[in-house]
Amino acid sequence: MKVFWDPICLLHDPPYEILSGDKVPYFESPARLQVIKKELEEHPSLFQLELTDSSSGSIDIIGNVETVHGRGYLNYLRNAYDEWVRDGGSVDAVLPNTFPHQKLVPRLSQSHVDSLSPVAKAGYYCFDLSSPITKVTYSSVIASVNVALSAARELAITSGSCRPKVGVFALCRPPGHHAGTSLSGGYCFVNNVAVAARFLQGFNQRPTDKPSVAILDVDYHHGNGTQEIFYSDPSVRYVSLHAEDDYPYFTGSTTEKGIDDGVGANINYPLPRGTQDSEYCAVLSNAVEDIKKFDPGYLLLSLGVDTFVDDPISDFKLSPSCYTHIGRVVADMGKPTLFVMEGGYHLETIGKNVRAVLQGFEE
Ligand code: Q9C
Ligand code: ZN
Repeated sequence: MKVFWDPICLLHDPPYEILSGDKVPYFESPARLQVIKKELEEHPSLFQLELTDSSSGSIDIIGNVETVHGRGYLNYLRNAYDEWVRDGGSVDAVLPNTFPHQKLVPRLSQSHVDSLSPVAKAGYYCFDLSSPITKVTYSSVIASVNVALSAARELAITSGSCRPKVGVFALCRPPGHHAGTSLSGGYCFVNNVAVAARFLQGFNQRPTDKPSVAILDVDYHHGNGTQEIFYSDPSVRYVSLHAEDDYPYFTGSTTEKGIDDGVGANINYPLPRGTQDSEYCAVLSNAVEDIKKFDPGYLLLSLGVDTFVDDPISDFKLSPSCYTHIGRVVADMGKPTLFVMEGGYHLETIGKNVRAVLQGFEE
């Protein structure tokens, strides 16, 4: 299996996040990517690592990102840190004070948003205190989505040939599934899997025969951003297994089914804290049936391994063998599959668990 990555993804390294009122070291650390990469490199007969270069110009990164995210939001991500520091803000990172909560302000025009102070803008474009923007954040965010796009291009090319079962892995960070059209949060800034989905739908296609895609999200947390982006789109089915009553708290219920033409294309499987392998696998097979019925041209897996029993910020109890199983059932769907890295914070095991998913797929 080809594995795409970029050392620029390692640069984003905020000194802290605010977690339930405490200032704690940033869980979404560059070391995560390093340990996963090292684990895969130790199995060179199974995994071929490929470096991507976001400055090469080989993919129109911004053009692709703009198929998902608002231009005002992207300009904000690019300029936020410089404007913040120029305004006298902390050199550590951009973090908001307040958010435009429904009851605080009913509506804001783009020109009003553009005129806001840096700390106000930070609250407008972000929903939590776990996504600080540092001097190098934008570079890593662009490198991360370029990894996803490069892997998607590889998948589109190789699945066009006759190989029956193709999988490609985008080993990217920062992750993406919490990022909405104009919103960062949950360590996410650009929604890598969403941009890759749009890229695959547009690859070598006349608009009339755009392939449908399914996104299966097995990260512990609900992918509120991915849900929001495709909520009215019947051509992208989003199916998520995640913890109920945990971060991001306000999305992920079974009643969220999509809107307008998209009704029925969004499927949530909230699971209780403490969920173990047997329960998880049973629900996973329902999710797989949802996707099989949809019969997409491509499958994208939002691959989080923060469902592991020892994950420091999560409460499921999955064992190592469950990850091999996830890989197998994904393979059984028989679709060209793009694996996109999301969460997973237990540095001692994330490498092995990610490898187990990918190996389960390949076997
Ligand atoms: N127990 C991803 O896994 N901290 N993001 C909340 C509450 C933020 C997770 C912790 C969690 C964000 C990609
Ligand atoms: Zn997560």
